[in-house]
Amino acid sequence: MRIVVATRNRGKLEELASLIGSLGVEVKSLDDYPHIPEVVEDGETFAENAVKKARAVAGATGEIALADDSGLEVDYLGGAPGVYSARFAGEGRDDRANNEKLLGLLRGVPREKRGAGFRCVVALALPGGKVFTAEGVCRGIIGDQPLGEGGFGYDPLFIVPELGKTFAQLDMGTKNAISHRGKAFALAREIIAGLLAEENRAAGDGEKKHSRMKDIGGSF
Ligand code: ITT
Repeated sequence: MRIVVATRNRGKLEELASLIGSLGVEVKSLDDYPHIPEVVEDGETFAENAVKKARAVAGATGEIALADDSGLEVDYLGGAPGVYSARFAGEGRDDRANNEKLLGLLRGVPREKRGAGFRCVVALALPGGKVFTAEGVCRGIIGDQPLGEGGFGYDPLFIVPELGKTFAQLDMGTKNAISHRGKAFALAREIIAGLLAEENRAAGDGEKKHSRMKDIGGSF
């Protein structure tokens, strides 16, 4: 089985490959399909964007496509930046500028009001038109200075209270075990495993295996 991961974000691609690589499926990325145009993420929810990306890539490649949309929801900012996380400080999608903007907006805000959550929705689109989604959330606190060199995006500011460390101070395995993306992908792995089992069977009655992911149906 081949799965095309619908992202051009390097940091994310590495995390995704490590999350699904162990299933023994061939993982391709959009770099392997340079002709596919950028999908405009203009949805109002993470789910809308993830489904749109996965459908577009499955339609263009004829392969199973997996996309996620994710972002940071800061309590003090009423859930912002949310779906605008990548472009918070402008279209340049500049992680450092995004972090500086967030720090500026939270300057002087006490720790107990700095709660935030990363949210991730994964969509898996089959070439036949079926789409499944799964969601994961990870709660934390926004620090008052960037700490750590790992990860990407807002990781240096996102403190996991139980560990007393930011996401950027964790190795990838530790981050994946607790992150929004890790949780959503634990569910996505189930459906991929179900599809693999189906592929190995002659008769296709594997639908029951997918009950923990939401089948939102539809077609291209
Ligand atoms: P693709 O759409 O190509 O996958 P992207 O960077 O645009 O890449 P998203 O639309 O999902 O990805 O935007 C998510 C943004 O939210 C991302 O650029 C980061 O700023 C932030 N983000 C999401 N997950 C994160 C994580 O695990 N650690 C840090 N920041 C994260």
